[in-house]
Amino acid sequence: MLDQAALKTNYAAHLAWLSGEYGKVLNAHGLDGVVIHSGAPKPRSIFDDQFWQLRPVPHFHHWLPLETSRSALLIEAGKKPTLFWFNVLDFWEAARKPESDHFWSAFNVKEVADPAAIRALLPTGKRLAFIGEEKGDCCQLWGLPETAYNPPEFLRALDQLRVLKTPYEQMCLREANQRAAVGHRAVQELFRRGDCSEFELHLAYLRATGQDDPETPYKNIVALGKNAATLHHIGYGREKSAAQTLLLDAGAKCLGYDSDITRTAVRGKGAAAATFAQLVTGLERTQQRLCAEATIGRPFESLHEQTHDLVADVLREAGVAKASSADLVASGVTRKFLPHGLGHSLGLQTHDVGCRNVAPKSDNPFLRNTSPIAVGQVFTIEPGIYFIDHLLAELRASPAGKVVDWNLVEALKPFGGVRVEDDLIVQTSGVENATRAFLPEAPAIMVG
Ligand SMILES: [Mn+2]
Repeated sequence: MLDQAALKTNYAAHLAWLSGEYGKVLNAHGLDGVVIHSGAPKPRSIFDDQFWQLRPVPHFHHWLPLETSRSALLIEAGKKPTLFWFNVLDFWEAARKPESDHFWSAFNVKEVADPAAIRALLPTGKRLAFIGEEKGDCCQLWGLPETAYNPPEFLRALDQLRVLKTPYEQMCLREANQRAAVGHRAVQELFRRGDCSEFELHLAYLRATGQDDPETPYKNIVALGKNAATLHHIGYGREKSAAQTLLLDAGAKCLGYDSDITRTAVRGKGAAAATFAQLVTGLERTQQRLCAEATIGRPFESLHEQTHDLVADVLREAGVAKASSADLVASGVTRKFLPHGLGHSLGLQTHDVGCRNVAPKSDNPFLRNTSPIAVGQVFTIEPGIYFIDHLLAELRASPAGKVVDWNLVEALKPFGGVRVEDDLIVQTSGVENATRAFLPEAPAIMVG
């Protein structure tokens, strides 16, 4: 549970810091202020009148955890921020209530009955930028020039303010981990008890975490058996399955901040299950070692490269490939078993902004974090090993594939894959594992 007193104190410090930083960025870009749009629900289709649930603009959420449509913040250097709150009077729907009301007094709140009314409340003769998605609201409704709409350099500077998380944000991220841990435990328990469907496991996760499907930070990835080889498997099977693996990648939200956690469990009998269990144990050990070696100043990409060395060891020890670890990395074998990046920045977005300012090396095309590790960063560490048909077919057809035990690979394909993912908060004193604090259990291995 969130400590309300600490939340208030930390939020005040968060806003003081954010106001100061925004002031500097506005000055550096020759701006008097910025209007941040809260967002608007997106149409599901051009053929009907249904909308997706609102996902607020992250820059708006950076200031306050209000989920409101077509409202705006006005930020001017050195001034108390103003919230133009479109407090909708509508008999079709009501706005969602925020889970905490610690933020209201930090803003001059001006309620409007119509978003068009915001135009008359904006200061005139000032150089204003606009951040948000609704170009019509920016230029037509509120009369700002086209050049004010999401200026790229200004936007990039604001993204950098989201890289280092304040103690307030860290509190929210910790709480989001605590909430998700409850769901992971409930789903593990269901899988332990017997056969179930992916859909049942998905619903059990939502129930345990008290989240509706559109409220989760990202669509739950619930994969049984070979489906674990689909990195983002969200087409939940409705049939009860006797599959021997469960991969659950699911998070929770707290005041706009996300957690992102993956656990893999294995059950069953036989030689293949025992070998897969060995891969799960090896990957867990690898993941914990990478968490320990995520040290301040180290480039995240070097940790990603080390991941391949360690994954090569795990593949070799399980007998999947018979070559030295160095050869397995150099010949590209490990990249066919682990095609994604080691991790990504985490915050108001599950794949948060600002940590990929330089492109990764060509070997690591999907790596989303290329920054040096720094105090205040929050990122995931999520190595994996997968049996993905088309990638393995490519490997088998190439000279590098000669060292792979293809009979063993065929036997392991029904297990899909394994991923272990935690969320780390970098502190001055070292790296805090915000996930293990609430979900310390080793992977469930029920093989024998
Ligand atoms: Mn992730």
